[in-house]
Amino acid sequence: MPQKPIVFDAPTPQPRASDAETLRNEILEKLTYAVGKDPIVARNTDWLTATILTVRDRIIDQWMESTRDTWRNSQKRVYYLSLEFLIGRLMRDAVSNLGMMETVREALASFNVDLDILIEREPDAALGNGGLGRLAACFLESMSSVKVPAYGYGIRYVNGMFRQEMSDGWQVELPENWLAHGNPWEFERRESAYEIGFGGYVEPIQQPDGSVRQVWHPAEHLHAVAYDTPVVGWRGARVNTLRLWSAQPIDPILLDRFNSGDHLGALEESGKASTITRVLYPADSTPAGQELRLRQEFFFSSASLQDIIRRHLQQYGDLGSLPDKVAIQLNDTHPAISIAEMMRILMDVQGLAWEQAWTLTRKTFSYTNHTLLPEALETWPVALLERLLPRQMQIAYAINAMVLEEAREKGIGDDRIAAISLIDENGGRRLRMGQLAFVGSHSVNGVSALHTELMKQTVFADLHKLYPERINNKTNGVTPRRWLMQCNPALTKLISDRIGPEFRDDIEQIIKLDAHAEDKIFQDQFAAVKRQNKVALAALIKERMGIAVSPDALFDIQIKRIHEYKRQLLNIMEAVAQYNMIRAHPEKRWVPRVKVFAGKAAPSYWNAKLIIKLINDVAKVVNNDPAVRGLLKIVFLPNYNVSLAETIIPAADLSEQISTAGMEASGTGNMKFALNGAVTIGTMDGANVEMRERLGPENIVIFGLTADQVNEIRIQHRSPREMIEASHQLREVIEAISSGVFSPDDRSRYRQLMDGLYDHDWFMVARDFDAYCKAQRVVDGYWADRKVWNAMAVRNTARMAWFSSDRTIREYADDIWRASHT
Ligand code: B1N
Repeated sequence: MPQKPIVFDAPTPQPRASDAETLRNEILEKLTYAVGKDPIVARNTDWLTATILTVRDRIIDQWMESTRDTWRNSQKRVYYLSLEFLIGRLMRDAVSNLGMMETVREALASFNVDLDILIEREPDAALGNGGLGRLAACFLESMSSVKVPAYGYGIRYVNGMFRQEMSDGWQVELPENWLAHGNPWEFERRESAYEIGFGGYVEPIQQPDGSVRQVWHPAEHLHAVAYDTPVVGWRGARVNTLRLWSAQPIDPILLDRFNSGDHLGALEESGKASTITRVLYPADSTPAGQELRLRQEFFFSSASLQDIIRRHLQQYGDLGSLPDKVAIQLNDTHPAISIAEMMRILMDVQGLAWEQAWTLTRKTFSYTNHTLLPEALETWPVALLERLLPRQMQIAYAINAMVLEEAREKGIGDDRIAAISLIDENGGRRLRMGQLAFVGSHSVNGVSALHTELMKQTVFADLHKLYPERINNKTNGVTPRRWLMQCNPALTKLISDRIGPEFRDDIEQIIKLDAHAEDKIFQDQFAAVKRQNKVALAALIKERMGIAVSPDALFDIQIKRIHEYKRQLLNIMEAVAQYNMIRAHPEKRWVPRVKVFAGKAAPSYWNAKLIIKLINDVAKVVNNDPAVRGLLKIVFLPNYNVSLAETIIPAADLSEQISTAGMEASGTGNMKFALNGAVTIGTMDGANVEMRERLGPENIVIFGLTADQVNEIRIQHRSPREMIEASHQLREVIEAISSGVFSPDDRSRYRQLMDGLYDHDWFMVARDFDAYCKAQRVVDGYWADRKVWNAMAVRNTARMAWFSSDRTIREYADDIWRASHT
């Protein structure tokens, strides 16, 4: 029986009108009565808050409707568990998806307030590192747009991604307080607070029927408090909920300690609790193996599961229907401890037997893998788990025993058993979170065709043999609302004028542009829009960096986390080669280029930080050398984030997607650039492979070793020395950087970095160098014939529809979640 019957005919307020006049009155009301400011003295941040509150009321109407719908129709709910949601700004997204852009603009204009300026005032919610977190944000928007009833669950970090500043070309990290002016989008739900435990011991208790129930007695307790943010779909199709958890002490102040004079000690517990949700770990693709990270993972997993089960029981009253009504997607292994926690809740709290609990768990969970980098695969020391989560560790052992027995029954030999085991016995016993997520899920997916294939061949080869049906592919996508319609209004209008507005609702319609790719007039209009976006980026570069760049140059852009496998080093080395050539042959007709870099390095990742410094060092020399005559400019834009991406991507001519083949699981920046009419130079890696298929090989520039070749070379331990010595161009570049041409203040700064290319060249920078340079000259050739270039650019935009996250989400809904959608 439902615990509390839900009454659907409860009253609701009159839905709000959205004409400019009504909006004007309401903004003024919010400013006065909610913000408490007289319009005479109101600042832009006050106007922003008032506007958000006004827009929010319209969202709430839809939000309640969506939620009631799900209850009324007993729809299945999808829960997306992710330690990261990189949402960026919400205002433009919400206003645009509600179709209120022009009316809100008009309403604000009547107060002499500029909507575009307000939009720029909103802080960027950076609760994620990079691709994985941004994917979660695109998925949330798409789930609302295609009407999947869904919740995102994560952590409300007080400090999200750090702010990056430059000091003499080096990265410096500063805390970013996105909540400084409050957050008008969120609702604190004090009533949705759950107790989360850590430590303590497990007590077996004999039940009247003779069975034994395990009871966990944690030593520490704290509260998880929910903060809800509405997520608006396109045209308000649905409004789903992003529920972020904040850790709070159960006793904010220990009064007896305070009264006895220990004032600091009285607050100790309070400080300890809130530490858990204080900061985002700023590491992309490399796990931080610290206890606090494990606490974060368990904290938000446990809170989310308690909430999911409470909601399910409230509506359905029994747990047998859980897999029919609930789908839980694990975004990488960060929430993988959920598998053990779900088993604990089902058995120890709800009283189910092991078999039933296991069946329900496996049918409910599915897991997405986002990386194969061996150093990125999460494992936790068994000793740490036994201390922090003793019951969950017991359960993990029991799951392991069951899986290993099944493997033996299926005739898997002892030599392969170690590979399947959840426990890594090599040097200190550790729990492998990937194996735990795999065995506890009915679906395990990769994020591009190549990545999924490699999952089967490498990390999960043995589990794949044991469960051959489980691994499947779901190629990533990006939302065309934010990454075309909002960030590139000029291009959106041009497309609409040419093929009609239908592509806004059905992105597949954008293929109609293909027929216009050779049309000279359309090409010129397309190029004019691109130029306009480049002028805007040039202005930003001038303002922030004081560097003048020409909007008529080829804008060659690499923006993403700084990582050796992404090979910003290869890019900057090619720039040095180009610099040498321009100086050696001033008489030749060089294509003017602006090379833009942006991205953050993990604070403890020395080589990545050194590569940032190298880019800045090379930029200083090249940009100031009169012999270059402005033909090559190099810019490193600090503090890359979602908002900066929204300005840079529409202005790109060339998109750099040059990771070592086999190492970038998918990439999603690659998709955003192509959608905005940039040509890609890239390797056969991640989703580039599928982009090549769908764009046609003539509309993308592919170079370099394949994943198989990279693998071969690594196995054979072949030295790159011979190769380097055979390439005059490469040798010159390495020698210049190594000898301090770009670092006269510290000539040996890059010696080790360059020596690494001779020693092992793990990332194949030296080995791919010549192929990359050649590919760049192919790019020059296309650019020189502007008709050829423009046709490619148009075809890129026309053929990218498949990479919409709407398509990805529909595939998840059909194949994995069995959830309804449009
Ligand atoms: O996930 C993206 C992919 O497009 C990228 O290719 C992939 O590199 C990225 C530990 C990660 N994989 N793993 C992470 C992030 C944070 C962390 O603490 C690992 N990020 C990716 C979306 O599929």
